[in-house]
Amino acid sequence: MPLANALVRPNEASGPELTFPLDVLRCVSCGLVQLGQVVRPDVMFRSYPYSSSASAPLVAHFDGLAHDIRRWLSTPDALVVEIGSNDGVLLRPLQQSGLRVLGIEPADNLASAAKSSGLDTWNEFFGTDVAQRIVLDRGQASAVVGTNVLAHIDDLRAVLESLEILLEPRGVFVVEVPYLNDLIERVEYDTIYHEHLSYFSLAPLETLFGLAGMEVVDVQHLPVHGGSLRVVASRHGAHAQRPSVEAFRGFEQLKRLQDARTFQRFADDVQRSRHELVGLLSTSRQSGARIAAHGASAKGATLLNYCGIGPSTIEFIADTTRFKQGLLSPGSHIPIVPESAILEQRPDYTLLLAWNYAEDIVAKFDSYVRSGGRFIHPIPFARVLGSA
Ligand code: JHZ
Repeated sequence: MPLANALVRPNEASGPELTFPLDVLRCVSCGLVQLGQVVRPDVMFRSYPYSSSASAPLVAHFDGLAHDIRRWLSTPDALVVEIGSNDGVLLRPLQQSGLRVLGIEPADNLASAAKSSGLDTWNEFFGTDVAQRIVLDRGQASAVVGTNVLAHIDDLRAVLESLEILLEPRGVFVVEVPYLNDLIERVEYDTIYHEHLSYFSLAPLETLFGLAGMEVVDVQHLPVHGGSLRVVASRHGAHAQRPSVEAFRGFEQLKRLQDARTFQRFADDVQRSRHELVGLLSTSRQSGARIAAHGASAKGATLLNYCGIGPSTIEFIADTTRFKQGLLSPGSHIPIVPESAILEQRPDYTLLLAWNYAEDIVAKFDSYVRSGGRFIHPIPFARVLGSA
């Protein structure tokens, strides 16, 4: 599989493309699901086209998270450090509410976008050395936040060591991770790609934090990214554990996330999902329909490459992100164009590669749907939206 965000320049399309195995393994001892092969982070994250602010629903999500973080802080001007702060989509509302903020962001393009909009951002990978420098420069943090970043880091013990340095005694670590149970139940196989090294559920997270004398004190289930967990952890005894933690432990027992058969069923579902999507698209093409896609998402790269869908099926992928437009999708080499192409070209069908925002996107393209355009939702099994 190619790397999910390694978009290809049109003039380099005939050249070689980096590909890596994409095998998913499960630890029979702690239940952590993880990739078998780790791609060097600088290859994936030094220049990164995914800009969180390009998705309007995410901006609203991060406003909500900023509000939630505030409730864990005891001073109005506390220091909040965000790991993998992207273009500053969370730093912005935190800063606007009076908090002191610092973002750590390895992607040069994103860090400079955040800095130029007035958000203090260090352009580097997070680690113990960075944690030490932050403490020297700003003092310890009341909250460290990482949304969709823990799953991207190979050395989780180094994260724990960094937290030990950076967090003040009553400080909280707030993380959001895609939730393994949703991945399995909704057959979200496309969220498996090299950036996502771990596929978390609560149990292995509790094991992980326990290694560093920390504990999970709150857990919430959120719809974002196809279903995520927002987990709050702190030093043991620093905060009372909320009843949500015990409730989630029971939920995961019921879901049999430790049972190999759960994963065998998932593997069968993934193959069926591919079969049904490929069938729907090829029948539509044979009947002369024109098909495009919406959302040059990372998961779209897994979906297109695993299903073997290319430019002979999909004419273009429409996306709002300026870093992505003008490039080709990894492996499948479908041109990425501005969103306006959907209304200009009016394909008969538009495949939703960012199906996690299906409702918002369908509402945004109301006039396309009213004039007969149809969206295809690929997950868990392909279906045409709005048709009987
Ligand atoms: P979206 C990202 O995955 C990458 P992706 C990352 N590795 C990660 O961990 C996960 O998130 C959780 C576009 N769009 O958010 C913007 C429109 O064009 O589903 C994005 O390119 N118009 C950090 O890439 C893409 O779709 C719209 O109206 O799978 C969505 O990507 C909207 C709503 C989105 O994440």
